Amino acid sequence: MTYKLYNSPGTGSACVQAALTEIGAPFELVDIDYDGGDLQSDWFTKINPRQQLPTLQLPDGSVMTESAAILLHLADAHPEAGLAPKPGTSERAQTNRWLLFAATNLYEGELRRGYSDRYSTDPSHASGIEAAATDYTRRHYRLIEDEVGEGPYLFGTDFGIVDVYVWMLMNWFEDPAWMRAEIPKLVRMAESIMARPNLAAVHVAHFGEGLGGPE
Ligand SMILES: N[C@@H](CCC(=O)N[C@@H](CS)C(=O)NCC(=O)O)C(=O)O
Repeated sequence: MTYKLYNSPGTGSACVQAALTEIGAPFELVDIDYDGGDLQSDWFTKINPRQQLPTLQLPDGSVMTESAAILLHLADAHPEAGLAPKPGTSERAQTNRWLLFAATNLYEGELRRGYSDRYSTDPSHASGIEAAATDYTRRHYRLIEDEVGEGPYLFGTDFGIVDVYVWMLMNWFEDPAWMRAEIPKLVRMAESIMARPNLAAVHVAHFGEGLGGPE
């Protein structure tokens, strides 16, 4: 068996497809109709009771969910691809740190922005939740920007799982003007990913042309 990635364009599946593509591991894409009820269907709920993407079936048939955990697993299962430093090293500690930082702050910030109606029982709160989440997300992007050096990737010249994760999240933020002004090093990283021979097509399949929506 090969990997089976349940996929819908522009969702959290993007970072997993990017990692699998860079690894060069064979994988099958299973199209999910995101707004058409596939996530809530009986067949998909049996695979992922949380009814979310990304969902990845491993070659042994077991199922992985949670984007950050999936990326860490793929990096460890395919060390020859060099997508993360060796477990137990200080370099790996920084990979774990920033991947989890992005998962718990940026990804969650995007969910509050995109699904603000889910964060209060009072519909009149939705716009305030979205606005606060945008500020929160910006603050956490700035904190990563302050940490990174000359790049082109977040940890210098070594490309890896934190890069593909932050690239995906930046495409959701949909404010290229703010990103270019406030987080230029992250923009350079994302554009370096978009230019990678293996990933250019993955970028277009998920996000179309350009970074994070129309300029
Ligand atoms: N903590 C999860 C979040 C996954 C998530 O929220 N995925 C979105 C797509 S990007 C989803 O499937 N949402 C459907 C829903 O929550 O109804 C992860 O990191 O994988």
